[in-house]
Amino acid sequence: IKLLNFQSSLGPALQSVENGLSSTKIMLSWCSLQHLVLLIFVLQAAVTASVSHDRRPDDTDEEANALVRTRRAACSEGDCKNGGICWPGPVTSSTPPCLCPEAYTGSYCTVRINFCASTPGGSTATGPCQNGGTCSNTTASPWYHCSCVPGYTGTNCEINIDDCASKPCANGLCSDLVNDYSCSCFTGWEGRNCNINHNDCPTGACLNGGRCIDGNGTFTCDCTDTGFAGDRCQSNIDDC
Ligand SMILES: [Ca+2]
Ligand SMILES: [Ca+2]
Repeated sequence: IKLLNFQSSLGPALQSVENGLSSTKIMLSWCSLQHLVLLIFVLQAAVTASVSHDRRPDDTDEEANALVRTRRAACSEGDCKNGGICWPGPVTSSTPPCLCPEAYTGSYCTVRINFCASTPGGSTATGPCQNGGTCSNTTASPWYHCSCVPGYTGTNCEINIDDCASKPCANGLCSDLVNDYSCSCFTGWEGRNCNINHNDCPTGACLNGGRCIDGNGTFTCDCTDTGFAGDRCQSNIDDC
């Protein structure tokens, strides 16, 4: 009886607990679903991050290895001509198979660069030679030679030779030209090199047989043995 009473008294309580549990289960289920969805998102993000983080270097390494394999297949000793070598540095998809010496280009260094075809940073038919110089390719650095027209020198004929260096103007100022010079003579001097004393003695400059002595832009009279004196021997000396 006691047991029955206990059961009967326990029944409502159990029912209450059971209802409570049911609602708790529902609550738990809803919460769990939310957490589960959240957990899935978090895991997915983590997995995605993990995958992208882990796979990218592998892919890059694989690509790099593939490039290196391709490169090794594309270049072996002897493939690069004219002193070129298989590319020694880091390899990218745009790296040529050979590292060529300065004068050669092309994948295997077979194309001779025509240094006379263009100027550095520009393109003209005269090559790097300036001032009318004639360009020809050579077999050693700098791989071209400029034959300069007279008056110019330098690797690229860029230097106008100083034609005044020898001081050709004896009595004048020198102006440098191309393979030439010009003298501007001081007063009283003439000639290409200003080495001719201009005759400053006009006809009849000295009177009475006096001798004209040419000066620098002027003249003097030598009246010796003439019996006359004065700047132009114009004064008769009183012999009495
Ligand atoms: Ca000159
Ligand atoms: Ca003179």
